[in-house]
Amino acid sequence: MKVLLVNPEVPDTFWGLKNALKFISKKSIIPPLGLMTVAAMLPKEWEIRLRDMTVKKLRDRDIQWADYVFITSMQIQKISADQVIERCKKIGTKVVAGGPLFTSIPEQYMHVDHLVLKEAELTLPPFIRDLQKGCPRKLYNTHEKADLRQTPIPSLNLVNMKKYAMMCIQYSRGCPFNCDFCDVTTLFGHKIRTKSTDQVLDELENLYSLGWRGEVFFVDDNLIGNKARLKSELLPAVIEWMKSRQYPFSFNTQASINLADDDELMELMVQAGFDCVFIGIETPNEESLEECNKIQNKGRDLVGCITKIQESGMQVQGGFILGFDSDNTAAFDNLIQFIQNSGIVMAMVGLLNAPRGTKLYQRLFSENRLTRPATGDNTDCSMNFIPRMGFANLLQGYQRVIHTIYSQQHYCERIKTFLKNYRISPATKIRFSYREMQALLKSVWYIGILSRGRKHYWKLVFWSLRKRHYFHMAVTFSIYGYHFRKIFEALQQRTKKLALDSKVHVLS
Ligand code: B12
Ligand code: SF4
Repeated sequence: MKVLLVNPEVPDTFWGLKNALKFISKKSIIPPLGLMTVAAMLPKEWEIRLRDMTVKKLRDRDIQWADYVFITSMQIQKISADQVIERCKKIGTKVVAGGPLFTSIPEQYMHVDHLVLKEAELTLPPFIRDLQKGCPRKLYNTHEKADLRQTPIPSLNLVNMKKYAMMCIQYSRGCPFNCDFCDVTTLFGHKIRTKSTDQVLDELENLYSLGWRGEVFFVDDNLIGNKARLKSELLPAVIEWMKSRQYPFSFNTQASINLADDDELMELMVQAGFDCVFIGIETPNEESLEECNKIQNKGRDLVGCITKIQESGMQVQGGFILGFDSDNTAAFDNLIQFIQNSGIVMAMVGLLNAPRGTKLYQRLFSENRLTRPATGDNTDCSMNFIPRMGFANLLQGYQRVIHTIYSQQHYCERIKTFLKNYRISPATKIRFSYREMQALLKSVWYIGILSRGRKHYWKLVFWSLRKRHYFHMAVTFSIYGYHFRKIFEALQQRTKKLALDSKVHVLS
């Protein structure tokens, strides 16, 4: 059996970081962990190849080579995924589809040969059994949740690691919270399911022995979902492992804001090599937090919590949302102020969307406010429902927020605020490799010479010379800033069109 695993193309997005990757000559941010995990579950005697279209084009002869194409996709990859399915149909290669897109809208993919939905740990083995018996069904689904202790080590050998900016690993799935707009709990549940500590160490060892050095992303939805196990089992073991190998990796992850309540946990994470954490802050507006049931963020000094995490030795990246029913016209300035004060350099501000299967979707459906299918990209100025303040007003305010916080001046101010708060861990390695030197030179050319607002870049660079890690981080952040500005500039044109569309929406 010959199987080709395909990860479709992704349009330019906030987290795709495409415009930043060219500074370090990388093609893509991260390899497709879902597909590499699926690959490890296939029979050993099968011949397997992986084509990640974010790195390399998919050729017809790749498809012709295969007996089956196994395709994954997020909502945002839908256009490319649909094209791949169409090409396979024409060529006559059978398709097996799985992953978030097909799991959330299977009814739109009944023309695909086999839909193997939800977690492959549960649905793939019966499909393979049936395939080997010669009677595979159209649909494999389940109401159960997988036991991650059965998940194999992902087949990293199928990708060219050099093409990616970071590697990935997953310890847990699920989140104990219940934010009404979030489909993570719809997809993975509230109960935190974890791999064993030995599994994680084996995966780290695998990455290490394959020669990877640098960033590794723990892709957990909320790494601190089970704090007790993290503190007593995983982190002490990772600390030992990292120490014994002279700290080959730095880790980043996602967590909820209650991380700031636990000094011991933050200390252990930093010792283990975590230097960055993404947190869903969403909004400084208490009524909006109440509205979306983000209880863990309510009644807090949010800026104080963020500063505490930064002081512990981790950068905080933040997710923010505009478009809650409780947002009023003051929401835009309040958000700008909040982001500037927090020193969150990488702030992803998006418009609220209601993914299928969420509580928010149900509410908006019952209020007859849903409009079109969500695009799956929360920063492309699209919405799938009619916002209370009116789409045109919201869009105008949203644009003002992103253009302010990503202006060179505001962006550089935030970098300084962050660096003043940040306490770098002694274990953090500041790398000045050939690639980094190349990135520095390109940043001088593209940002320091060709960009508007370049004087802020130079002011920041000179200011950062006082400390080695300041300089390194200031240049890195400037490169990310370049990407974000490019993304939002490209959107500006599109939003003009959307503003016109919205008039049609409101009228209809
Ligand atoms: C890591 C991650 C990223 C990474 C890497 C993405 C990538 N290319 O792998 C980065 C940071 C780049 C990223 C970016 C984005 N992401 Co993201 N990301 C994740 C995250 C946290 C983990 C994904 C992961 O690796 N999981 C671990 C693997 C093992 O699980 P898995 O991929 O789900 O695979 C399992 C099953 O789905 C299934 N399966 C998967 N594929 C296949 C294929 C076959 C054939 C079969 C049989 C089974 C199968 O089996 C696997 C094992 O159980 C998820 C949340 C989540 N928990 O899934 C969001 C998530 C996938 N991201 C999401 C979004 C919206 C985005 C962005 C659009 C955000 C933005 N506005 O920029 C961008 C777009 C992508 C891009 N490149 O620009 C959404 C997608 C929603 C959807 N329904 O499509 C998710 C679900 C989070 C959420 N709820 O909002 N993301
Ligand atoms: S804390 Fe994050 S992952 Fe958990 S439910 Fe809320 S938004 Fe989703």
